[in-house]
Amino acid sequence: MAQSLLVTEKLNNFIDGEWVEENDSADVINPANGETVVKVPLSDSGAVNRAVEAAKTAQKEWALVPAPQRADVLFNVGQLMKERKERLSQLLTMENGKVLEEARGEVQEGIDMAFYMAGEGRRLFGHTTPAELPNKFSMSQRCPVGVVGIITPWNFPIAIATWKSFPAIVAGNAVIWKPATETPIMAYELSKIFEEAGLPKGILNVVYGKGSTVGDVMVHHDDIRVISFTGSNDTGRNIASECGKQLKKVSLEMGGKNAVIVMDDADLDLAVEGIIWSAYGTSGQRCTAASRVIVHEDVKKRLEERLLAEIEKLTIGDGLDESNKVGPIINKAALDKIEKYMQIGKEEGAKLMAGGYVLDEDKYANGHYFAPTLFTDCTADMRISQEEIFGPVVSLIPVKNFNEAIEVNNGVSYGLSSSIFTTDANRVFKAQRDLDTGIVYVNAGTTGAEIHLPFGGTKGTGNGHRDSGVQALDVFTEWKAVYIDYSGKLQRAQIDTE
Ligand code: UN1
Repeated sequence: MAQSLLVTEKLNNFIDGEWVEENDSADVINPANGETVVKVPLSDSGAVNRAVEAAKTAQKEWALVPAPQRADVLFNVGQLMKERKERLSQLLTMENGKVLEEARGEVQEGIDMAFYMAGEGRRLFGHTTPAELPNKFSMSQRCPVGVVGIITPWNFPIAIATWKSFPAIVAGNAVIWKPATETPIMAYELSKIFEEAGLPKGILNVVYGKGSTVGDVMVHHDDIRVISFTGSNDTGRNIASECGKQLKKVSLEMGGKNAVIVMDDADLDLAVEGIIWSAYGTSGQRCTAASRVIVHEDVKKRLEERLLAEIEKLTIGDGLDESNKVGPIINKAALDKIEKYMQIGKEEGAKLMAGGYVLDEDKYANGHYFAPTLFTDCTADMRISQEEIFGPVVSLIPVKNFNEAIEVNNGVSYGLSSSIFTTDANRVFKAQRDLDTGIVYVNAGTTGAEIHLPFGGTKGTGNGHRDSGVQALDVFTEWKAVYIDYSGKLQRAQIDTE
């Protein structure tokens, strides 16, 4: 059914408003059933260079277009995405595997971002500030940086792209976008939408290909002034060091080891719902997914029993079948990585309570599926409690009290999202203050960030920048301080103020 939604068998790069063919390509595989969905171009450095040249020229004009008019394009984009929401969602499920309900949620996140950032076209606030000297006016304003590069992952192929490209475009930049090769269809669809929405040519350029070529050229290109990256820790760190050498601004979001804390006073039914949704939804393939449960020892047994009962109810399979709640794992390499952690967990002495294996019944034959897994009696320092597995795997860690729970939560190298279930108001306020993550939830799971708030984290999750929210504009703009002296004489700051 969804196959017929595709308009082409092979995607093309989108450079300077043209659909440009590349010779090399790779198959895009539906992780639910192993079928080839489409071919994705594997570009070389030439494509990036052409895109940057086009972007440089186009950006100069675009920066002069009043921001409310730039925003009109985003309003059109939001409207078109809204009209095509079902089509986009089905295509997203085909390339990424996430179940349709979640695909719809992700597309909605992109629609929300379009309208939110379009609104920024009428704000893009700077500041007026009193000057030190009489008859002098001072202000700071946001300016576009020029050509920016965005590198997006396969797990949220449309939402994350909107978090980055929409603020960049409304602020007056031109974008070079390298989508993940596993999930190129959302980039293709979004570029078509931008084209129809009236974006001038050269402002959004999509170059498909491997990170080792396309990404590498982007990172080293003198005319790309910003790199905004979401993806793996190793790649992000390499990008950061390469950008550092060139004094290029870089914004990184590189995952988490997110925990749900369940206190002895928690509403356990609610906690179970929150854990199941944020740990096993999207098969645990969210940066924000819960992969640790830190539980007060007095409620540990009851929580385990309820979790087990709910895990058994989870239906697993192709996301286009709406009776399934958990979809496939993106590819074999990701599946192998998850499987490797089963052995590690057992060797470390964790007790496997549920799952722990690859699903290999006939109906799963050509896809990649992993059983929702629960390890219990884990300690905070085990590798399964410390390392990002990026699959439907939870490590349950018992603790004795609230302070220990906070300490265990913070005792990992990541700091993206955390959550606490408690009915004690004092604990709520202490937790939101002390949990060392960029996102904190109270009485909800670790996933489900809204686009008008900053998205990102502390420590190994990133480098201090944020996606989405008004804060994303900081990545794609430079601050300019402007002083206008209308005194008619030379006034020297710091000297004539005495
Ligand atoms: C991600 O996994 O990188 O907060 C993005 C959430 C979603 C976005 C996740 N709104 O779970």
